[in-house]
Amino acid sequence: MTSAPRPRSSAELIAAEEPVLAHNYHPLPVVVARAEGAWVEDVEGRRYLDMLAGYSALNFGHRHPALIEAAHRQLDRLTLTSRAFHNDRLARFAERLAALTGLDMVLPMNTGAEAVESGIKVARKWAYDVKGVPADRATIVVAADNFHGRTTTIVSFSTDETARAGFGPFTPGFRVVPYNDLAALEEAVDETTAAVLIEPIQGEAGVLIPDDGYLAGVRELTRRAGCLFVADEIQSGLGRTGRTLAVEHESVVPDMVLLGKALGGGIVPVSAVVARREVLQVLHPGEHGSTFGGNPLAAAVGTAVVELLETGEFQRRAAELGVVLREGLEALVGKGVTGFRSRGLWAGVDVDPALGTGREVSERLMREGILVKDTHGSTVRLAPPLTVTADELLEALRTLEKVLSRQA
Ligand code: IF1
Repeated sequence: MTSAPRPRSSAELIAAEEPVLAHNYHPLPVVVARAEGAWVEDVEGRRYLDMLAGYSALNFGHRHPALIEAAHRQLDRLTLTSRAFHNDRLARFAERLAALTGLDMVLPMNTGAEAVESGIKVARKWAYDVKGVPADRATIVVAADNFHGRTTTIVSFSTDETARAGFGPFTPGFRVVPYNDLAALEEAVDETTAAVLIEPIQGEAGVLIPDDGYLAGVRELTRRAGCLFVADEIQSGLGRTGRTLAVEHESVVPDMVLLGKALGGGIVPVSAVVARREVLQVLHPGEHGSTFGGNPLAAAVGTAVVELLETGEFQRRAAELGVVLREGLEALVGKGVTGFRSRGLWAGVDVDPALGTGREVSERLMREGILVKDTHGSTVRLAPPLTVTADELLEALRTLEKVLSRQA
């Protein structure tokens, strides 16, 4: 009777990945084995406070009971039909998601990049069928330092060489303007413009928050120019900034909103294009699709996520605890923090390069039980689950101060 193999240690598991897993990431040397709420536990049982939350895919914490229950219930009924048939979960998901965003129609997809790609296709088709732009002439205006995903078309309009190099040839039809610059945007929009596609806050660029009035300016400019305002809320949306959508900070309603990440509750990939009827009704049977888009398991979990957001509890927590985060970071300016940007429970923290790179600071925080992810250079991104407590947040801030008080 052969005994069960001894479980491999973190170090053994990390080594085992090397020959067999593509090296498209450079993860921190931690191997997570279980998690609950804002805490994860590695193979050896060490606990860490998760201040990344899956890049905002875990807004409701790890394994939120209501979401896990919804998933278990659906797993015992039906998981996939394809859209060749209807399923009994999709109408409710679409109704509740449209109502939550204040828009009319939903195109259910799976990953964020798929929502972005679908949004690009729909905006172009709207330009041809409704606006009357000549075939194959539609342009879409995007912002420099954008991050909208990793597909070939999306990296075609990236300004990050690391994301583009070696993946050409690229998709034409995109114009890049500086972020937070309405004059440059006005200059780039013309009669061929289908849409302006921007993140209401630029996440990967380091949580860059535009000037007050920028989003309202984009809304007015696109309305006047007769093109679509497409807001990529895949990272900024679903409670992260203290509102359901980040555009609400300026009372702006885009023509199309792209959602993903937390829409799947940290359980299954769920994304969606949500838009005005005039926009999404340009799609007719056979013109777009996805094997898993709108599957009953995704719809059941997505509906449970929308129901959590309908309470307003998570938006309130992000707004209230966002004050704790902001005040905590303000106290660290001059103590290793050279600057920061924050809105709700989302912050980009610039660390004094003399103290180390973002990666080095992330590794020191990991050794102290806090998980974060560096972004460019010496900026560290903080995005805890919206279920984090004030005490947990204060513990993370105290640890950041401790780590920064020691020389590199
Ligand atoms: C990675 C960060 C990166 C996004 C916005 C679309 C997508 C994303 C605003 C695509 C995805 C993820 C991708 C992941 C790390 C993370 C990320 F900004 F969140 F930190 F890369 F920039 N729009 N962001 O932020 O969604 O297809 O991934 O579901 O690629 O390493 P996806």
